[in-house]
Amino acid sequence: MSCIIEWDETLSLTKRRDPSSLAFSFTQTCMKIKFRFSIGPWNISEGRDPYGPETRPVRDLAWKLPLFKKGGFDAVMFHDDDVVPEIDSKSAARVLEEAAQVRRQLEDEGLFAEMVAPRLWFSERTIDGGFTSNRAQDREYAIERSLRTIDIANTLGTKLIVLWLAREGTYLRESKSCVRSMELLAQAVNKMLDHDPEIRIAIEPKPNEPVDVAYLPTLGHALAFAHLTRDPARVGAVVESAHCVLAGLDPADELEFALAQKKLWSVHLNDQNGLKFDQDKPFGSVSLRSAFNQVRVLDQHAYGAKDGACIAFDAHSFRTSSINHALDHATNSRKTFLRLLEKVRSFDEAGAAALIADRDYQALDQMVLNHLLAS
Ligand code: GLO
Ligand code: MG
Repeated sequence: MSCIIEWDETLSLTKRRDPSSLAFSFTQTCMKIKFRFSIGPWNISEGRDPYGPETRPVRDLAWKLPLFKKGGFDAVMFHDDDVVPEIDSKSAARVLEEAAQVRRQLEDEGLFAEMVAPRLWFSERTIDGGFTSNRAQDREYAIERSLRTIDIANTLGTKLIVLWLAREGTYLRESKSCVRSMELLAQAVNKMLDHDPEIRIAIEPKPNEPVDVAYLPTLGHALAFAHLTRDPARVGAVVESAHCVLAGLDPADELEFALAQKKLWSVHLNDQNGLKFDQDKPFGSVSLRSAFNQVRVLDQHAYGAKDGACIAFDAHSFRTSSINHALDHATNSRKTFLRLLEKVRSFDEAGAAALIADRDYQALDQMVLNHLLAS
């Protein structure tokens, strides 16, 4: 994928002539990453929750795609059955025909597919999990469906497969063995890696919900698990802000940890108010400072510059929103990201470095707050 960097006008002529010689420490001041934004059809949701029905009508892809484009999005994330509804009832050939049709729809709108994820948590065959189900026939179904997901991804023109392992875990500790589950998970991922030697699998960790205790609850677990597979270099991660908060972790640190391992292949930016149900609030809605730090690490480490990785917002409308405002959470998240990017790029890094050298973290704290409060 092409390198998505815009050179800053402040860059000196000599350095501009030879960008390959730039040391990494210089990237922050000399180049601007042009971020690409992505969103999933499920992010225009209907407002159903465990206590009440839908509050907005269902809309199809043909309605959503132009809206995404108009809202400033470049790419679309998909579940396999967002591409091919009722996928389990269709032949392999029909699945690929419908996927090809969606690719044409994307191209007509000037969008591309960022990733495809097998939805392994809806079927009656994944009630107890897919890859780690205690029933052999469920496990076979989950693997088969994941291989079809790779075929769909190829038809859509993406090599990124996301695994949110929703039901791979336990409702009660005694029902499964963790060692056995790791073996089963690794076998499944190996089959996926073998199916297409070019795909990369990004695991999206989440500590709980829908299960009580998930098998890959954090980024650390996901990246350690990668080493149990045949090709650890092709198993990376998607970091979601809300999932980090649910695990009691700092989203910016999790992003940076994945960046340090060169395993940050997508991000699901959103927000979460403490340890509650998964809220998927708009980015920055709860903690603007945390959002600032998330944007800062992504910008500092030139996220996406080499591999084209996208900034995805995995947020949802408030249940109270009408269909006319069904995308506002996403366009607002994007606007907040871009405003925070300005804040990141205008932050007095030299001043901060001087305070750090002086160990005056009190002043550093206030400096960040003043910067965020300044208009
Ligand atoms: C739920 C997850 C979910 C995934 C999506 C992609 O908590 O965040 O939205 O990101 O299904 O696999
Ligand atoms: Mg997510």
